Parts: sequence; structure tokens; C-alpha cells
Amino acid sequence: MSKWQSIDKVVVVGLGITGLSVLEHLKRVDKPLDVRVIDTRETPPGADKVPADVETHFGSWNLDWLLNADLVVANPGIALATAEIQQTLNKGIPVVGDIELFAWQVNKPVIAITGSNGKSTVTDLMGVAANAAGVNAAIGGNIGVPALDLLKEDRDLYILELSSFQLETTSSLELVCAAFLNLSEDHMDRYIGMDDYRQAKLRIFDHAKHCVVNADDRATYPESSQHLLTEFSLSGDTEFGIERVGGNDQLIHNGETIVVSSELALVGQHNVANVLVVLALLHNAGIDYHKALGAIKSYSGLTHRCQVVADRKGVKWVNDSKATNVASTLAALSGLSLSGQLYLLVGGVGKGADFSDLAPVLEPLAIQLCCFGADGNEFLSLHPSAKRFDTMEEIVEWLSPKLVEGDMVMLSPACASFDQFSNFMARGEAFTQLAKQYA
Ligand code: UMA
Ligand code: ADP
Repeated sequence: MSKWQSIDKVVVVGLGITGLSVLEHLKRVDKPLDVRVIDTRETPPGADKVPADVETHFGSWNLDWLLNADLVVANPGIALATAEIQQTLNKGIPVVGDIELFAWQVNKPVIAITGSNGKSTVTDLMGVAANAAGVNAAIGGNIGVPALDLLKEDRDLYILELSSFQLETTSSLELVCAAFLNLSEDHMDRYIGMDDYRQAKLRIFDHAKHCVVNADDRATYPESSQHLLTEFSLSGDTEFGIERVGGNDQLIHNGETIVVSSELALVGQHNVANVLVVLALLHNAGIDYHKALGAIKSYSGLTHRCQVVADRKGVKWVNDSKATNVASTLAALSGLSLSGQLYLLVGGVGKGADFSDLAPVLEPLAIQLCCFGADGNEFLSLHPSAKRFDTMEEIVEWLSPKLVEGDMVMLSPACASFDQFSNFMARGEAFTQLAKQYA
């Protein structure tokens, strides 16, 4: 029986690229629906693209519309705990997200990836690897392409990056395999604590045939013992793991060396873990990873993740704008070896995080900590060098005359960007422009 049988009135909450993809999808459902859109923003992104026959309510909630709907489809930026959404749920009206609508429609295998860090890298590399192995695969979800848009083209495999926000409103997504990469503090302005955040992420395993979990981070394991687990680790003896030989990591599957870390264009231990996950996902999806090894080795990563954007006069400028939490900044600092000084740019929207884990890692480094943005003050006590600025422009203007060969200027802010930029890409591009101007 079609999920749509008893649904006539649909209210979409939140526009943006998700809301627009939902509106398009609802047009493709094979029954006429009465569709309305609420967005609490006065001029939400995408407002000019709403079809003329869809009624809109912008700038506030419309409880009357919500409480008279048969189905509410919420943007991932809307927390289920929001009072108006709670009232809707209390009346027995289902509230789902775009990923749930995707689950209702999709008829091809789906792989999904969640975790606090590394989701986009693993998702993108999975897409590259699956296609290299001859599978017609598409990637989407939190990575920036709404999942429903993927269904406009016929593919043999869908690979989704899923945020905890998206998983909160997803309950029937069947997966050939799912990976939970790691768990570290993030989005503490949305969740009531780490367990609440973890439980949202664990929903990825609810209908997954194979579960790829991180043996170095037990928080990634499902609570029920009924799941088929595939473990990966950078330290233990697991199905997918590493053996250190002469300073090089050999990436191992069941004792067999698949690839050596020095052959990978990706750098850093965290990326070795990401590649292990990709190998595990390919294997569990029945895709021969040997056919993808060339593509995996030459994959150099996404922009805005530890990306060298200028390298002049012996000074490297590194854009790690996607480091929006403490663990990702720690990953960027891990194993960093410099002959000169590190100018580290941190700050933005802290999302209620505790930044103190950075202090012991910063302590032994030759570092100048440059703090900016809304929550820049939160970093001032982490290192004696910490200095407060308002903007990245001010920082770069101040530091550029001091740079000497061997130094590095790195934006790895441990914060979201919304105080000063529309998103992390805009922040990374602004940094790249400054690097090009001052390098
Ligand atoms: N909002 C309102 N009122 C509304 C609706 C939304 O104030 O009525 C606010 C939300 O609180 C939120 C923002 O608007 O701050 C989100 O809306 P948006 O228009 O930016 O959303 P989309 O463009 O549809 O983007 C969403 C995801 N955004 C969020 O989850 C916040 C994108 O992830 C995702 O790529 C896209 O769908 C496609 O799936 C972004 C993100 O920041 C990259 N994700 C978080 C992260 O990675 O940490 C989870
Ligand atoms: P996400 O989509 O989960 O935000 P990304 O792949 O976009 O993940 O990377 C976000 C940030 O985290 C970047 O700064 C990147 O260098 C860092 N990172 C990538 N993979 C990992 C990992 N496995 N563990 C910790 N940090 C990581």
C-alpha cells in the first residue's frame, strides 16, 4: 500500500535546498496533494522558486496549518524539540524529513554514512570508488545535494551522507550498509547532551544489513546485538585495520594488504581511517574494491578540508574551514610538523562546545593562536599566545608582515561560520582570497 494513500494535506517546514527538493518531489507523487510551506525566516532561501500553486507563510509559525496537516515534512535545520513541532506530534500528525520521503520512494540499494567528522570525505570517495568499480552510483544528502534530487536520475546505487539532524526524522530507510565513523562533541546547542546526539546518529543502523563501526570509538556501536558488524580500527585487530611497517601504514583486510598509506594522495591518520571505511563499505556492498584502488589512491580530497591554498616563500596557507568542531581541528593538528610557527585561526559560532581539549595539544606547538568571530573569546584561555581579533581580514593583515620561511597559516576554526558567513564554503573562500592576496 502506498504511503501516500491517506495523505492529502502536506505542510513543508523550511525552504532552502531541502524544502525546494521536497516540493519538486511532491509534484512527482502519483496523486494530487494540497501542499503548503512555512518558513520562520522572512525571506527564506529559495522563496523565488516556490511554484505558484503552493501557498506560503513566511516570517513566523502557522500552527493552524500544522495542526490541520496529514503530514509535515521538516527541514533538518528544524529541531523536533521545537514547541510547534511538538504540538503537531502530540496531535498524532507524522513529522518526517526529506530522507524519509527518499526511503519511501527509492527502489535501488542505498549506503549511508554518519559520524561527527569525515562524513563528506567518505561519501565523496565512496562515490568515486563505486563509479571506478563500474557501479553507476550517485552521492547526496548532507553533503549538499538533497537526497530527493538524486531520484530524478536512475542509478544503481545511492550513497548518502546523513547528519544527526536528518536521522532524527528518518525511520524506514533500508540500507545495504551503513557506517558510523566517530562521535565527538558537536551541535550541543541542539541536543541535551552527548547521548541524545549519539542516539540520533545510531538511528542509521535501524534497518541496515551491515553496520560499519569504529573499534577505536565504542560509541559508534549499535546497542542491540542483532546487527551484523564490520569493525575498522587504527590500533586494534579488526577486519579492516592497519599494520605499521617502516613508518608506513599498510591498510589490511582480513590479514591481506590492500594499499599502503604512502600510495594515498590523502594525508593524515584520520584519512587512513576514512579509506578503511570506504574499503569496508565497498566490500559489504558486494563491490570489488580491487577495481577501485587506482581511484582511491589518486583521490586528493574535497576543498575546505586541510587544503593547501597557497605555498609561497616557504609559507603554507591551509584552508580547513570545514573544521566546525573540536575533533576536526584536533585531526588537523595531529602529526603536524613545522620548522616555523603555526598561525592558527579559530572562532565563529561555538555551538555550546567545550574547547578545553585543544589546550594540551596546542601547548607544545610553536603557535600563535588568532581568535575571531562571535565565540572567539572562548579560545583566549587555551594558549598564552592567544590574541583577539574581530575578523579574518584583521588577523591576516596583522600576521602577514611577521611570516618567515617554514611558517604555516591555518584556518581550522573548530566553529560554525554563520556569525560572519553564509556557510563554511564562503568562509573558506574568503580565507583563500586573503591567502592569495597576502602570500
Ligand atoms: N531555518 C529557520 N526557519 C525555518 C527553516 C530553517 O530558521 O523555518 C534555519 C534552520 O534553523 C537552519 C537553517 O535555516 O539554521 C537551515 O536551513 P537551510 O535553508 O540552510 O537548509 P538547506 O539549504 O535545506 O540545507 C540542509 C542542511 N542544513 C542543515 O542541516 C542546517 C545542509 O547541511 C544539507 O547539505 C542540505 O540540507 C541538503 O541535504 C548543511 C549543514 O550545516 C551543510 N549540516 C549540518 C552539519 O553538517 O553540521 C548538520
Ligand atoms: P563532515 O562531513 O563529517 O563534516 P568532512 O569530511 O567534511 O566531514 O571533514 C570535516 C573536518 O573533519 C575537516 O576538517 C577534516 O579534515 C576533518 N576530518 C575528516 N575526516 C576525519 C576523521 N575521520 N576524524 C576526524 N576528523 C576528520
